[in-house]
Amino acid sequence: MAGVAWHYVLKFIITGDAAVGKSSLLIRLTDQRFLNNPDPTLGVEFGSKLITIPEENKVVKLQCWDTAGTESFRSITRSYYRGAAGCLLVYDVTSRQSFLNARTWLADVREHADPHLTCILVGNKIDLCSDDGQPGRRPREVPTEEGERWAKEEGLLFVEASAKSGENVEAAFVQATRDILNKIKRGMFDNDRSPGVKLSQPSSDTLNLEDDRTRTRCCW
Ligand SMILES: Nc1nc2c(ncn2[C@@H]2O[C@H](COP(=O)(O)OP(=O)(O)O)[C@@H](O)[C@H]2O)c(=O)[nH]1
Ligand SMILES: [Mg+2]
Repeated sequence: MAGVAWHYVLKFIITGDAAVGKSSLLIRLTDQRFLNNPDPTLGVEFGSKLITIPEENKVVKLQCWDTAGTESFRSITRSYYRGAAGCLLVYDVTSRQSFLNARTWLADVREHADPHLTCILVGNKIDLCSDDGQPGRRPREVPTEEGERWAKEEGLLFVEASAKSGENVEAAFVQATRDILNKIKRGMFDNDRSPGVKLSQPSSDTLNLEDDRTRTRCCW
């Protein structure tokens, strides 16, 4: 892979109710850290990271848009659904309401995004309901099987994760990326029709995974 900085740039959106951990998942992916009290997202935030898919011998640059989960920002964030190749639809496993509301978020995505978009349902905050006797535990309100079942019914990928511990965070993006690469192989995305998928610009840059992490706040 020498001489290629990345083979694909994929646009991802992260959506779901406020406070389910969307921004925390992005910070975990790009910065490998966790904030107990992050600033609430206003509008949209952006983060990018290079990941490798070894079996495909491909380097993929993920460009992730972190949308605000509040109703008042919906009209702003809708335009960001357009052109996305992947979507993380996030709920909190300790909040049944956030799981029920995922239906509305999915309807929004389906209305505004590319029909070929790969969507992965992410049940976040699994650290809160582990059995380790630590303080601050909360009961799980959405069993794994229920999340899995609904994801299957809707044709979504599924994973449970924790932005706090980092469990399955990169794996969620990798799983979705694999699916998108398969779709690219089958010709479902192309450069012209799908602004969320860009093909490689061969370059002489040395491949450097560490230097390509950025987070940007977009202000309105
Ligand atoms: N225990 C735990 N708390 C989390 C996790 N992810 C996010 N949080 C907390 O949940 C709150 C909302 O997170 P945030 O990322 O701002 O949610 P957003 O509104 O969906 O972007 C914050 O207090 C986070 O620290 C997680 O995986 N585990
Ligand atoms: Mg946020």
